[in-house]
Amino acid sequence: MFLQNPHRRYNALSGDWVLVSPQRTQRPWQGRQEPVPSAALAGYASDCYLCPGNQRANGAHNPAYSGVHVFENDFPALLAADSGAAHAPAAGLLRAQPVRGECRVICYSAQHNQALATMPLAAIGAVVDVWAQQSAELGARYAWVQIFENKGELMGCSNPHPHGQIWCMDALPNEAAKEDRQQRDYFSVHGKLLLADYAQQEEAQAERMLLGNDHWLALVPFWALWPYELLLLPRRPVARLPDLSAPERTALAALLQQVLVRYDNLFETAFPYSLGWHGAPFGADAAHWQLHAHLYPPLLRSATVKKFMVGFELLAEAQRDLTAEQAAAQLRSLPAQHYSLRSA
Ligand code: H2U
Ligand code: ZN
Repeated sequence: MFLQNPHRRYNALSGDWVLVSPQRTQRPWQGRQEPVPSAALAGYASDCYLCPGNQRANGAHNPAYSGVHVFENDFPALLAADSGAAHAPAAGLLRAQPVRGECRVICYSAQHNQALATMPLAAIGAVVDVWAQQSAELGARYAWVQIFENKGELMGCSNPHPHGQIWCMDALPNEAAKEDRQQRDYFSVHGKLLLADYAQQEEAQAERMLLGNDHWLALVPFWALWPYELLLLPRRPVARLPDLSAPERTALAALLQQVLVRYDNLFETAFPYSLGWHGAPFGADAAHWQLHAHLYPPLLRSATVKKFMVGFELLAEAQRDLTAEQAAAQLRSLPAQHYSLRSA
């Protein structure tokens, strides 16, 4: 790309800046390094609190489910009942506000040893359908429905059983508020969707593109913070997950599989990440908002070397050495077949 020297990139979606230092990565890509053999897991684990029939930490038992299973989080960060903080000061330096919400856990599969990357397409499609259905149901009660997955021990996820979460709340969280403001401002000036115009430019430039199909694009955003960060975008204007058509859901399942297989293949490991959906806030106008998913993976150089957001990043602004263009090129070069299926 044109920028070989230190520069800052603007995140048009959040309004934040990121420092990019390409001069620190002059050495060529060396390919995968030190793959970590992961212990083979069984399809059922008697000590797993997510496996069918097992007891959870609060004593409740999971049903003998098959397919996708959703339950109320036993240790929710938000409560549906009024928190009683109504008397908190709404202005001044010691400001607080009451918040209501709910938290749920989504088991993607009854199989303890599956993952989105390795699940059959139809099973990934079933997860997409549940994401859409849950966001419609909870969106009737809450302004923000955050669907996400924390994957891998590096992301603080202790249980390998394939699962994600939903936290919803009646206020807009920080990231949602930033994206709402940026997309709203762009729409009011240009009369067009920020992320639709952005996708068009990315497709034209091609250097940060990873994959595309009839309905979706996967790319390393120009403003990526994490080394192998990705953004998933629908090709047509779609405000929220429940608005996705059946063909768009099927195509999303396919894209997710292709993207996550490449992630696993990068370091030949069960690639850790946080994945999450940002759809338009509920109960408000949505003309300015384009649905999208963020994938934030922490790994930098190998299955064990992660990027730390510390020091300058914590105190000043996020910084990366590897450019978004280099990351996209590396991801594009990976095989489409999952490494675990490759015959020796
Ligand atoms: P992770 O995705 O970070 O592993 O979190 C799993 C969630 O499952 C976590 O929010 C919940 C935890 O509160 N959980 C239950 O609801 N019941 C249990 O028996 C254990 C964990
Ligand atoms: Zn399990």
